[in-house]
Amino acid sequence: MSSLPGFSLAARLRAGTVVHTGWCGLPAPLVAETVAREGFSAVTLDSQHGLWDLAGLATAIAAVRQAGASPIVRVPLGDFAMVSRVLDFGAEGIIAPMINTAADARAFAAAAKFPPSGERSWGPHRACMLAGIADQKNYLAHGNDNIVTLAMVETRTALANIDAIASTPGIDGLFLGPSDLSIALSEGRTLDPESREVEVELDRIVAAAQMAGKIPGAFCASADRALAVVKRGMRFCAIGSDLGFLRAGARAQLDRLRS
Ligand code: 3PY
Ligand code: MG
Repeated sequence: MSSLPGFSLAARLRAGTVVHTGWCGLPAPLVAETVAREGFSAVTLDSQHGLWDLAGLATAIAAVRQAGASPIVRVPLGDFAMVSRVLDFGAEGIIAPMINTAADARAFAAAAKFPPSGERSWGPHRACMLAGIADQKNYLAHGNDNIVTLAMVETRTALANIDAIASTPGIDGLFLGPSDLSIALSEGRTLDPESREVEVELDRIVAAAQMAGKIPGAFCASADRALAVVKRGMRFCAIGSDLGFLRAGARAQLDRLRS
């Protein structure tokens, strides 16, 4: 795999390096940049449940890059048009929620990868500008290998189709959404991202990704959880979120004042 100037996420993951990404839903590029400047080597901008608009995403992608980190975007549910838009803005990775079938996986890959593995439309002008790629033919030649597609596994249907999803060409990894999966596995009775049922499926997701030669990843509520799941084979851990970091910081100061 040849690397592309300004793109490091895919190479790091393929080398087996564990990547921790910050997770930002607050629609403020400065917040995402701050998370990167504190040392996260990747920052995910969540436009499924976060408050981002398109202009904010474009600015935040540039801000995260400027801080030396890899920008990743979680797109809204089923919004494959957004996949190629944010790649054009300079994202290095895409997380797509609720990829339940091989057909979902193929639609996701098609939007993210140029032929032959997909049918992404050409237009990465901002991405090339930000990465300092003077000859855009380089982006065409090496873009597919340097863009990371992570299919979220968060339903029973996705679990039933896990091997077909993992082996879909153009899908680079599986990403566990433990909150939704816990709701699905309990038939809507509980929200428990570390439930016994989720823990069993976590190991199956790691095994399916490994078997297909893909990257296993998971959303983690804390660094402790990330440390624990890496021991079980996860290689890409989201740690979040910006709102959680802000609330924890404020609460800690107030607790101190009240003690
Ligand atoms: C989930 O846990 O369902 C997620 O989507 C993580 O953000
Ligand atoms: Mg989810």
